[in-house]
Amino acid sequence: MEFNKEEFKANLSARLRRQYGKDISQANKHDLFDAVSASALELIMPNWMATRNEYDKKPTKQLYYLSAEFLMGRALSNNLINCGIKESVNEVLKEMNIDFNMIEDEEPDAGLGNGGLGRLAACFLDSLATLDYPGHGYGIRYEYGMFEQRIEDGYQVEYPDNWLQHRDPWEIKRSDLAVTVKFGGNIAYGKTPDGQPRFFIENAEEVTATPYDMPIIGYDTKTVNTLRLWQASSPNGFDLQLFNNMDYNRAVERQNSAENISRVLYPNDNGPSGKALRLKQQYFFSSASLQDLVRHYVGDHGTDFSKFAELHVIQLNDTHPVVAIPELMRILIDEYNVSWDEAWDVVTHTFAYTNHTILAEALEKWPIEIFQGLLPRVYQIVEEINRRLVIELRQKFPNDYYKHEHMAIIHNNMVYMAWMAIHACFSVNGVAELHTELLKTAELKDWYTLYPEKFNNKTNGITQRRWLLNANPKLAAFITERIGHGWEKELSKLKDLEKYIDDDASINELIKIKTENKQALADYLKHAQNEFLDPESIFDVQVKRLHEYKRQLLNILHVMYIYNRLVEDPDYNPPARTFIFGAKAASGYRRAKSIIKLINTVAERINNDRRVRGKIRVVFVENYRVSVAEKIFPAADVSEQISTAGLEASGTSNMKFMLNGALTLGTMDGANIEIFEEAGKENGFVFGLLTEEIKKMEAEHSYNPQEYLDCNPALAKVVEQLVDGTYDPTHQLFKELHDSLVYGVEGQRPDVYYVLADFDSYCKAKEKIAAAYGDKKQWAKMALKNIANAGKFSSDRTIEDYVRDIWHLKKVEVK
Ligand code: 26Q
Repeated sequence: MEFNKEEFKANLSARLRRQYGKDISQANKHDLFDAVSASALELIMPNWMATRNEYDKKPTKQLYYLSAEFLMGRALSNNLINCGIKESVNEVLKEMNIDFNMIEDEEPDAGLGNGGLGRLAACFLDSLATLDYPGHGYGIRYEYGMFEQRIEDGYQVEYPDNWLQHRDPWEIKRSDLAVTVKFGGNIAYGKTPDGQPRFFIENAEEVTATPYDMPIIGYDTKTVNTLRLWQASSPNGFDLQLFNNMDYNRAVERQNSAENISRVLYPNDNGPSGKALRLKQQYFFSSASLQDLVRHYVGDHGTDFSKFAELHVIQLNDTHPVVAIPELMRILIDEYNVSWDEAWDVVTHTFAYTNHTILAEALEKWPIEIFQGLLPRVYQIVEEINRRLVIELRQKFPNDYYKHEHMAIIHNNMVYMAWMAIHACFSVNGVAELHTELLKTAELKDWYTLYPEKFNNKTNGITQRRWLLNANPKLAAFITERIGHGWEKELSKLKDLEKYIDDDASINELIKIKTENKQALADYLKHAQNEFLDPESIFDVQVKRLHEYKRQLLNILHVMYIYNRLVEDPDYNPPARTFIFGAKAASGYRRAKSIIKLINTVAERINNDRRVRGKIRVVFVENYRVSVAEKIFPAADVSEQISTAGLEASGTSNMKFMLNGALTLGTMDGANIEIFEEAGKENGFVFGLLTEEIKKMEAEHSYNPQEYLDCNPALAKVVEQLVDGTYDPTHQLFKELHDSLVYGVEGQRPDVYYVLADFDSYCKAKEKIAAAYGDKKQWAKMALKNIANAGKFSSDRTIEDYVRDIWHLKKVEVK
């Protein structure tokens, strides 16, 4: 990209003057962040417009990624890097005596997602633009993203994430493209002006959806795609009559009700809310996005929809946007007079579905009452889709009445969103090899029997631009010095690093970089939460959402065990270790919250015990989010990927750790399996029961956690310490955790996630780690092996897989 220093400076000054009435010497950090971002956007703008023109000029197939979440994080540094002007901007700022890092920290994270699924969407957008594919995101412009987490007295407390309190310099409001989305009302049957029979909705609540566009800037290319996020508002504003009568609350009721739709991201991952507002959110952005697409299509092609599926592919990110399926039917049938069969043909050639979880409780289903009340006409269409599905089921599985009932989209008074997706989509994919296998053979077995051709795997990936080039500039430079540029767009080139495995200078340099990154994280945590970290210690890290299946509990029980050992056995002298945790718990997930309290309680005790000072430390990183993740991965030695085998669909932090030279301590689960395969099991630490072993115990009801307590006194001791007063004088705080492991509570089996069964194997793997870390050079070689073999885990590879098997896009070069 062309960059002219003087022009940029002038632009910056002009913005400060116009927006804030200040000159540079008066501007504060925030003003500068805003003005630098706006000036950069101005430079990007011509490419953004050129990209749109290119796509409009000769109609090519475009991908639309519908997702309730886009966990974008910060934009400034990433955008400057992607358009190749970061260094120049840095120089300009230096000349003006402004520190880039200071203004970078002024940008709030765009935290419009919970975790893996939302961040995956963000990585995909980066890869699509970088690879010159016409692919865009559609989602919701939440006023409040993922809550801010503070730890108070060891407990998680949630605060609203008011990320838009200052304006967002990266978005452009497109009021000209607003559409209307209707809720509720009643179905009426009538005729169009030209006499055609037609369904109408009367007395509906009308909500205006206004799009805000964000540029998605490809790396080292002119392509700039679009993330379009919808904001909800009332078309009627507030009620002036009521206001004049001094009925102020009712005067704004309608307005609030509409605005609530895009108010806040639901902070549950892997567990639906069942709340009507959530379905409203889903329909709101799905309908708005489809209206946007159809309007554009009709503008170009008129109302002959036979080319629609050739020009559009819509990827549904989990079941959250699946209501788009009947909504497209409704739009085509009710608004454009298309016949059912033609509409169904369009729909079944346009939509593809990605499944991100096998937890049964996460499969979305809506009570008919809620669905029908909110979307009466869409529900009618779902009924018709279901009626036809059941006919098909009767033909394909004669006499299998169980299937006829349980595979129906509507049964048990519920609408099953995943069933609708699998039935209507031409592709159904899982997100790692094991996950897809489990879908085919277990969770979705019946559907795989019905539609084997639809099922395929797309192992997740991450963008190396954000997670290496941007987050770890020192390692990026190390790599480029050795193998040159190219890996930024072709990550498999990292393989060339293997040449340096036996190069002493390189290994020493790698150790030095890791230590510096550990120091940087230590500095950050000192400043952010007054924690002291020793960069010479092993940084053993588990950062991800808090969920029982991810087994943070296993990790902290091991810490408690090591603490006991250090206190009891003066001859036990392992290398110093820092156990780092970062995790948000869904607000209503009580047991997850007790695990956070437990981690903080154990941390407090251990960190204040002189007997173990310098040997172990426990740190809970508050408010874990993308911008903090960018500091953590480069500093990690050990990557904790310890989910119960068969339950983590893929995981993506495992890939970020690997790329940054951490060694994986993991179960044979999700993408860990593929990581061990690429890096070699000898360059990581595998432990724990296998999926088959767990499935077998589950089938035979043969798991008895008591046996593990009986034969492992050290384990029995830490489990007892949850309730014996060691950590909590009231004996109550961790009683539920204790009982859930030992007895089972609320009708659950004891230790549903096999924590006790895997404990011993986990401890042994940790011993191996402690021993291996003694040989720093050998450790660094293993790290380099991991980095060199991380190529497969680029989201560029994932996107090429989607393009080849599902999307069939062509690259469009922007001139
Ligand atoms: C659904 C309904 C109502 C409210 C919330 C939800 C909801 C929200 C988010 C349900 C699930 C999620 C997020 C799921 C998720 O992040 N899954 C993860 O996806 C990653 C990307 O594929 C995988 O790597 C992880 O293994 C998987 O857990």
